[in-house]
Amino acid sequence: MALQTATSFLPSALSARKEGAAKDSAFLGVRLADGLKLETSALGLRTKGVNTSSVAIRAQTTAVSSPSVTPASPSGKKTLRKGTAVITGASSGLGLATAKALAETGKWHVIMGCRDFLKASRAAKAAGMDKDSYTVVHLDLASLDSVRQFVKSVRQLEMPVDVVVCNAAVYQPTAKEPSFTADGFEMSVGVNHLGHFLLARELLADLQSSDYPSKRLIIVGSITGNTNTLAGNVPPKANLGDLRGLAGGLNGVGSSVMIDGGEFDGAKAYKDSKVCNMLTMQEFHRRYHEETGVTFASLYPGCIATTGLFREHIPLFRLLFPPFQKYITKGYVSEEEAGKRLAQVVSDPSLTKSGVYWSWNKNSASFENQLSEEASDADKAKKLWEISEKLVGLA
Ligand code: NDP
Ligand code: PMR
Repeated sequence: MALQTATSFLPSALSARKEGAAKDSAFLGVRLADGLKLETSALGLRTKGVNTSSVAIRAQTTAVSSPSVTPASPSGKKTLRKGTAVITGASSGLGLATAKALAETGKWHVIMGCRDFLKASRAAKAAGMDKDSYTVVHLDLASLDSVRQFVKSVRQLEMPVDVVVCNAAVYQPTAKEPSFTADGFEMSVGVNHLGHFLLARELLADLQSSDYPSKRLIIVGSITGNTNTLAGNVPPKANLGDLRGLAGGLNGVGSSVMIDGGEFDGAKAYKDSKVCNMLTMQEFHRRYHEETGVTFASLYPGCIATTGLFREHIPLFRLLFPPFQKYITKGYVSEEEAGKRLAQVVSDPSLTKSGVYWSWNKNSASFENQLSEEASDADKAKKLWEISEKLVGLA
């Protein structure tokens, strides 16, 4: 099944050049702060094991009486209708692996929000996904018009929206100059945060009207945005400062292209965007969890060192990064395993708690992780929300 909107033929983003500090990337060419110990994502943090072996969806349906539960079959068992999950950036890496994991259960239909329709269709096919288990809908997060069009297209499908996963991202560690979205925002924050912010705000109404027993909005975060970890202390460190660059529109004309008002740094912009993702999830939770019953969650799925995220990094980095993560930090996780983890956050009945940042320990058991001071700063989250809604035209 496939749907392609006319917007896919429009230029996805404007690219502009601006004088900025050049950043040369050598492999792992970073200085570490003194006294930091090597740790994996699982170490030094609160661990609460969650049994994920049984996907007891039927257990939920007995407690919830709604049209999403079909009447009892002759055997007396009630069954849950297929859920529908929207996943952005499902054409590769984590998004694709999650789409595949969900589709394989036979319990989910995946709406793949992707900027390259053909690539997404081919990827789904190559992954062996049943053609009835997914729908590709065009989405370019580097254009707010495209995000609005995507929301319209999803509504035209007349499928319920039960779960939304904000997964797509760009990482530009070697960019010497910033590039910009169609609306003039620095690309990493524009795509990873602002595009998703608008999408999530728009689709909240659809989630709210879904009759599915557990409705979820998930935003993919990362360890590298959390400065309470070793990975988060590898320079350049995430830091949103007082958000002056964001308030100025991140356009590099009247304001800085960086959220904190500093010089352009592609790696920092990515990490800043992940802090925005994690702050946004918590602000959604504070504003809407009680009112809507939607579960808001974020996660760090592990270091998926082989994905396309590192496509712009230098070849030596791409060669050495996977073994470094596998054998040195032991933070490595395969795309397949990471996809299973995110699929768990989508559908596992034991992961319904809202406002949580999920991580996994060495035994692949999920636990509620702690965010850094900045990524859990409620005042910053509120300020980020208010500035972001102005930038995307919601306020
Ligand atoms: P990939 O590059 O494989 O996937 C990113 C996806 O985002 C691709 O499908 C890409 O589309 C899509 N995308 C990029 N720009 C846009 C856009 N403008 N509009 C729509 N889609 C877009 O990387 P990963 O799978 O690694 O990343 C997925 C998520 O996981 C990200 O949020 C990342 O921050 C997070 N993450 C990754 C980690 C890792 O170690 N890899 C660790 C922690 C978090 P296309 O295929 O067309 O390029
Ligand atoms: Mg990191 C426990 C240690 C750990 C973990 C889990 C990660 C994850 N990294 C760790 C440690 C280190 N890294 C150390 C000690 C170094 C210095 C040698 C280091 C370096 C490094 C670089 C240069 N790491 C990186 C980069 C990147 O370009 C990646 C990045 O920051 O992208 C934003 C990255 C990552 N390390 C991770 C993870 C998950 C990434 C991928 C990016 C992401 O957050 O999505």
